[in-house]
Amino acid sequence: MYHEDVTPSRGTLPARAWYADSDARRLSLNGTWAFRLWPTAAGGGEEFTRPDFDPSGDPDWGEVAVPGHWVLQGHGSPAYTNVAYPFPVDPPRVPTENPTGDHRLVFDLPGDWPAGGECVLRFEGVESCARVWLNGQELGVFQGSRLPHEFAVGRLLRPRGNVLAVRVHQWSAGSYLEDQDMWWLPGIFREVTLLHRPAGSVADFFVHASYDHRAGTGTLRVDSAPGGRVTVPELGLDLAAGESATVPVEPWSAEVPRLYGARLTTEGETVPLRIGFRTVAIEDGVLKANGRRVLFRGVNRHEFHPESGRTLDLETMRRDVVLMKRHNVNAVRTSHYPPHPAFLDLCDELGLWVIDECDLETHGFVDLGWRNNPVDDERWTPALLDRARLMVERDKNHPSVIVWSLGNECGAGRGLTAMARWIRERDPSRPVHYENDPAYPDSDLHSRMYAPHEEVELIGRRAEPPLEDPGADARRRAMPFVLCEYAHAMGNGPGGLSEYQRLFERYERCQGGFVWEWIDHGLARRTADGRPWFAYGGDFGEELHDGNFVCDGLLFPDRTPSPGLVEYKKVIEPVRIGGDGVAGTVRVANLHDVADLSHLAFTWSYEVEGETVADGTLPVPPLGPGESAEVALPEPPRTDLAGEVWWTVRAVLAHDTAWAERGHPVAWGQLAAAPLPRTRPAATPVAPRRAAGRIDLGPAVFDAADGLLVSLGGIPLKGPRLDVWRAPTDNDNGASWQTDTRHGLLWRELGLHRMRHRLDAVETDAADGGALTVRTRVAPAATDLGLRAVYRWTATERTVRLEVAVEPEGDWPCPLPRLGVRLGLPARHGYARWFGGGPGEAYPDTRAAAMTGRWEAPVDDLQTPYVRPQENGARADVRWAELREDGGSGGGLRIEAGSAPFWFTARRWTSEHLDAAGHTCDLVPGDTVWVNLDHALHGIGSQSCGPGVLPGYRLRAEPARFSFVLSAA
Ligand code: IPT
Repeated sequence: MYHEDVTPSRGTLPARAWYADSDARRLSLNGTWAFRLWPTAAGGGEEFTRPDFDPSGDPDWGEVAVPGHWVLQGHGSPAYTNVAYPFPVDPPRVPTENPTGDHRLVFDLPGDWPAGGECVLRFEGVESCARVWLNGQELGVFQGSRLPHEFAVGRLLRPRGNVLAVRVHQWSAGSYLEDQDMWWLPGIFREVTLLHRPAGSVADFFVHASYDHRAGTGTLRVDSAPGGRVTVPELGLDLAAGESATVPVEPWSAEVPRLYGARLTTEGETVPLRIGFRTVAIEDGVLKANGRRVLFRGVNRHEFHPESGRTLDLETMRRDVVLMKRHNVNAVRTSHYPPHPAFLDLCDELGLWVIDECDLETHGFVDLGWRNNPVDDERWTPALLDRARLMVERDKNHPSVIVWSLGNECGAGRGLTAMARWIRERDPSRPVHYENDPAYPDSDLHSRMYAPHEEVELIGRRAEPPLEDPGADARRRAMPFVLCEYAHAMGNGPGGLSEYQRLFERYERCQGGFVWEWIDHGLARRTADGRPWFAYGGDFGEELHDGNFVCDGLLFPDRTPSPGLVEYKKVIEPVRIGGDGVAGTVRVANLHDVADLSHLAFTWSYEVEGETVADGTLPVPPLGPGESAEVALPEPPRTDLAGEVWWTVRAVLAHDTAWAERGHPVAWGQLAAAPLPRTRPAATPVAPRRAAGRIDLGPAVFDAADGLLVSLGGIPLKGPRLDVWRAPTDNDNGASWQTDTRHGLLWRELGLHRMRHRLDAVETDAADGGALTVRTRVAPAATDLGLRAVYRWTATERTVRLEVAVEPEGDWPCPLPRLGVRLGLPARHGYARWFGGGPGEAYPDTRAAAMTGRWEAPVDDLQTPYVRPQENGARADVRWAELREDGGSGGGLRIEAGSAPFWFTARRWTSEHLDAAGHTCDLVPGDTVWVNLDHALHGIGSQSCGPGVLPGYRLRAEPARFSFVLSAA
């Protein structure tokens, strides 16, 4: 049958440019359609296509919203696989069980619908194969899910009672080309529109708008069928189609997205255009726009909404672009298919560099040694060319699109070469990208995914190991380098972003990368009692699935930024603020590609122990891109406060923009100044006193039998005891194909989640300066590995000091997850305040965004709701923390750092509960606030798909000492 035919389509019109609007009439056919699901492709025959067919009253017919996916509307269910095809691989055949949705819409033409001309029926996206009938006449069939398909329908239309029937098959030959890592979501998921095409209307057009950065001029030529004129009032241009003119212009860039309003007018139609002048070129092995090196601070974006899947409304698309801009993101790879066309309009308007990627991935053939890979099989080449054509023709007029990408993860093959050749011929103005063939025969960029830092460094130095073929090697060595995917943002992480950024800044050739990925694809669900959670692979009973690998974004499914996005924003900030707070100078470097600093305002604040003493504005010269300056800070303001002193300098938007308001923070830096000395009244030490079954020491009471702290200042406490366990993160666990040690698995194998605490001694020795000493050995069963832990308690009348000494025993084969103590407080102490890094979560290799200051939040808000629960919520470099009652106004416990700041984590469940939970709704607060005070934490890394924790961030099992001072707050 046609759906198993590699021939892409039948009956459709040639590909052409998309535009949002024109003066020609259009009729949206979105809305509620009649719908019936069949288990096989044959369905119930073609009766439903007949105009006189009446589904009403037939209980098998229901309704579905178009655009939409039927599996998200109660008909069947979604399924998630990453690489694996969820059906036997026998191209182009697909299973007999092939969910098939018959869709039917009856519509009238508006009374004033024009009589003459042609009419075109346009589908923006249907997954994965459709056959279409209008008023009983078959129009044709198509494949290519994330691509537009049009039919000429004028001759068939009637004023009233038109019957549009669309049969959609979930599986088709096209499915073999659409093996992207995402939910399988069949349906008519983008708009359906009826377009009136007046006689002499625009058939297709191609805007060529280049920029000569030496001359400061733009050259415009618009090719159009059938001719017409282009006017650009602001530039005084009125050109015939095909005629070119060169005039002084301001160029378009992602940083300064200058667009000129224009019109293309043919005999029958006027199309409003927005023209951006820019030239993309590879010069001396560097990708440049308008003569300047581009540094991609990018993300990979799938289209996703937790309720509607890949059906996105305009508002959601705009939200994505706005969120990207607000987080300093300047580039997007449309992984792994062309997005809704309106998204590219938003990229033009708000400013993002776009790698537009074709709807193509055949990753599932990798496990077959790429046998029968469609991209290396001539029979499929027409389908590949069709996809290339549909993308390029649709999107060719966007200044934001600066690179065409052939697709993702298809191995190598002749079909790709054919695509690249066609694209280069049709549009020589843009480079072509394709990652998956290491010789890059079909790419103008050297592109890698998840390359470790060392490899990026080698490539930066043009010292990468050579390819066998010297010609190919020389070619590759001369190419610009991008990481089309890096920093796998699955769960807690990614770690190591700062180290990548340094490489991008050091090596001209390393032009940045695209974090994998923008958003978690978790589907919104509710428990029986109404609590929300997000579903991932396996939650719909799929027989084959890849679990929560579908949740690896910088945004949570509901588009709340994750700590990973906050970290990324800081790491890629386009202004670097550093310097010497003691000397009183701040160094400001402009890291923009194009923009000077005149769009930013700078402020300073002077903080003692986290309290702002004074603030003001800082005059910074409008440095050009690449420039930097030393700027003097004001005289330190007078204050009676004492303690640590910090200058915080911020760069904020000086004016409202289309994506954020004046004052929006873009970059910041903190400079330590000399501390202001503090005089503390000396407190007299007190000695432990043994009473019936207890030991009293200052404000603390201990159990004499086990030496555990029982209460402090009247607050009942559990612990503190040594704790090394954390609920493994996705990055701790690593991906199944990772060959390096996957520490999360090793930790569990060793039993770090079931440590036993053996008590060796409880000593109150007056000779030891009046200390209570508790000696223990902490170790899991079945191994001789262990940690000797000695807790030494001393006190004054109001405070107790805990000093912990840890000595590992045995030959530890792995780093520790964490090293510190855990204690429990009654649940009512649910409000945290601290002085240290904040406001958000941080780990050793994800802490660039932690700002030193005073922070406070309910314990509930300290949690990061990773879709699959895992270690989260640590705050870095904490000098002191308090857990108080009554929303912060009541009393509680205060913990001060002993000799060095600590990592502070508080939650309403234990790490063991966190570890056991599969979804956020499994986490239920208990009667205790559990607090981890850590001397050190193991880093995060990116091993859920990429490299593990860099050596400097591994927590080696080695002797350690750390201390805290506890008191009642
Ligand atoms: C890479 C894919 O290109 C992307 O679609 C996604 O699956 C990502 O990984 C992981 O989330 S492929 C990977 C096996 C290197």
